Amino acid sequence: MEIGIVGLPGAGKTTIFNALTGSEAEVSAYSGGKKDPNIAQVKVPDERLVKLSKMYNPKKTSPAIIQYVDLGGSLSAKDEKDSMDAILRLLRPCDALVHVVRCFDIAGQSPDPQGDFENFETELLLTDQMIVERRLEKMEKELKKGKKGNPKEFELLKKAYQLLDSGRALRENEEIRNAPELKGYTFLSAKPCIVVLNLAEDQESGSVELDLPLGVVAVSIKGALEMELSQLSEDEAELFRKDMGIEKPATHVLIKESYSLLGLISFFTVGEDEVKAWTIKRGTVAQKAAGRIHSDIERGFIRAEVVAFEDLIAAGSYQAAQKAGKVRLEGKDYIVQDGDVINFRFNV
Ligand SMILES: Nc1nc2c(ncn2[C@@H]2O[C@H](COP(=O)(O)OP(=O)(O)OP(=O)(O)O)[C@@H](O)[C@H]2O)c(=O)[nH]1
Ligand SMILES: [Mg+2]
Repeated sequence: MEIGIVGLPGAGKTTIFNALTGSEAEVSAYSGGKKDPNIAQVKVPDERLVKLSKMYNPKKTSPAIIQYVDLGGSLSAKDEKDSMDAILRLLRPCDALVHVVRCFDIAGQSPDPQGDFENFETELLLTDQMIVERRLEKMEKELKKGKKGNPKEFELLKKAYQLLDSGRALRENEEIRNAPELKGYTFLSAKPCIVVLNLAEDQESGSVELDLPLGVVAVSIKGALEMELSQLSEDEAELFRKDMGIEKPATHVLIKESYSLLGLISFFTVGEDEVKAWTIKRGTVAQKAAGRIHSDIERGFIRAEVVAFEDLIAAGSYQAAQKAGKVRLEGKDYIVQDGDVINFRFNV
């Protein structure tokens, strides 16, 4: 799973990237950014994993992972004639976008978060619209020549065009968002999006509110501050946070939001060797979930022994949960729930 960090030049993309990932990528002084993307993997914070780890005391505890990509200033390279291709190439593999919006003063320039958000959002829409337009023209020509093409795709593209033309993102329309016929286009405005309101240290969290399109959520982060904290040891950072009355890192909220934005949930496997969080899409059935661990377990799937995280913790131990009748046997079509602790029975 990969999340692209995007936004206007100097919005604080690299700062947020560093804060999220604990990296030390070069932060530019409003220069339009460097070209190479920064990439890092992040552990998804999960208190449930901590509790399970206390219960089992395993040799290893493995959290879920997501990857963040800081796309640098490439998106601002409007003058470059190949800028659109560059944008697409970099954003194409991303499953979702984190859109950083500047809320702090820089070099005496006061911020315009609403305007900045809309500017960048418009760039996404125009990029998509151009692709749709080109494709529709081509399909129409072929239609005239008597080639039928894919009528469903044609109809969906027309719908997409109308939506974009009215200034709305493709992510707003469920049918378009999920249509297999449109998957190959990797439309930018169809990707789920979180807005990061990048605040200065002295701005109250919640002091900036934007009027956002349907389905776009905002998270406030004091980017520069969180970046500094992310580069301290955990103990030091904790002390600082206590001093400042911050309960937990704002970055944790963002990481969790991005996880759920992608429609992802975690199930757990437990044991003395390892306690591990596994990432699946919401709605995944047990046999498929088993395949995340190993294809053999999917193929030889017999049953899943399932206990909900809360039930396991309430019972105090696996045995106690079993005695209390909280451990269920589920078949291959059982839809795995967030927080399920699963022991797969299989036969190879
Ligand atoms: N006061 C304040 N300054 C910040 C904050 N975040 C970033 N800056 C400053 O803004 C400038 C740009 O930050 P970057 O993180 O490099 O922004 P960017 O979006 O990656 O910029 P480009 O890659 O050039 O597009 C730097 O001088 C940062 O120190 C913040 O939360 N508060
Ligand atoms: Mg940058």
